[in-house]
Amino acid sequence: MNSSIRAHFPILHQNVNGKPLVYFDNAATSQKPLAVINAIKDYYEQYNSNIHRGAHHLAQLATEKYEDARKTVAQHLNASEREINFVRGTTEAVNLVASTYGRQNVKAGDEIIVSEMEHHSNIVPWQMLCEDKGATLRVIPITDSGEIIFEEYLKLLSEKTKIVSIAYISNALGTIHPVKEVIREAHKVGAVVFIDGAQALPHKKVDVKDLDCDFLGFSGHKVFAGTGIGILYGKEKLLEAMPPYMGGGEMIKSVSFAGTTYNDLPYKFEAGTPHIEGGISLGVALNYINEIGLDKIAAYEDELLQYGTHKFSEVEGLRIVGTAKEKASVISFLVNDIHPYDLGVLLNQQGIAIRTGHHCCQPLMDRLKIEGTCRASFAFYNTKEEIDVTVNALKRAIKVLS
Ligand code: 7TS
Repeated sequence: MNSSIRAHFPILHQNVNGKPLVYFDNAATSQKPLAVINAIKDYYEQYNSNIHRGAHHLAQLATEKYEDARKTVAQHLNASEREINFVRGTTEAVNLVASTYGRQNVKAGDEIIVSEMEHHSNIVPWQMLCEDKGATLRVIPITDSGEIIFEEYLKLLSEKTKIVSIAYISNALGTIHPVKEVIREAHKVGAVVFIDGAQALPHKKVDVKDLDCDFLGFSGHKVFAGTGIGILYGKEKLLEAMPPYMGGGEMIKSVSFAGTTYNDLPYKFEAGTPHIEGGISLGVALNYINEIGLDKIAAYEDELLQYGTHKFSEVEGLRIVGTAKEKASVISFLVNDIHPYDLGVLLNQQGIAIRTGHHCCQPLMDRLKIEGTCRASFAFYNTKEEIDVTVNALKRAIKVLS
């Protein structure tokens, strides 16, 4: 894959604490290729302008680029442009659906299902909705290895179930959930399904028609685009029936004190001046990974994961947390009774960026009876050499901390 790819990412070529940077925090946010950095720079240098309302040249250019990005996202997900709503990220996508579809369709006595290993952003908005409506949040239990127990999921499903919301890939453990089957079973009881695609989009091809998910959210910054931009996909029929999320400019057809009519999809959910250069950067980022090829990326990352799992397992006292059969790009681990943060600090001193803590998955940590983990998460610009460097650094750190 590699040295030519790494040349596309300027940030990777620096020393941290006197050592070459090893960036293994890709699940938190990914680094940006020059194509994305230049697209953002070009926007401000050449055609910065507010979109959709301008007769002038710059406004037309910015609008064109922004809408081109929407087209790219739609093609990437196999959706129509009307189904692609720009939002700030996965968190906003979940909140949007909970506040609109949820408020409209969930009533007292209904149930919403999530898994035990969701990110807080895929728990708290549903909890808030349940509290508001007198509905109940039900939780799919998981095994010690970090897989959902499918039979238990089936038992939770009933005519009371209105929404099922689950990550495609877990950020804390890397488990790839069988979302297609989850969706199929939810539909049998008439529930809609929200897929949290935050960790899936950077690693694999996601086809919303093939999955048949009702909603899917993801964050641009995890898929090599800028921060503060993301996508909510929704089936057109559902989006049409939903009330708006925020009121303001752009989401209206006409406004008077007698009443307001709302804009067509997708603008109905895009009140206010959007993150224009963010949206443009997302289109560029998706084109960039498609040029490399997602199949190639997935295969290479799997190689890194297998290699890393093998090498990390050889470190004395190290225990990998999350050993599901289907995994992507994440190795969570603990070493003896060393606090993850202490290991993180010592690795940082050697130029290595990992993340430590609960990874916004406190219920998962409670289930596993741990406070947190160390997490190394890979992208396609990482290398086996970086894994070797990390394993050696780990051994040194463990010696100091033992
Ligand atoms: N869902 C999953 C599966 C995630 O991994 C994250 C962010 C989110 C939702 C929220 O995304 P946001 O862009 O709206 O913040 N995950 C992480 C992480 O693992 N470390 O930092 C952020």
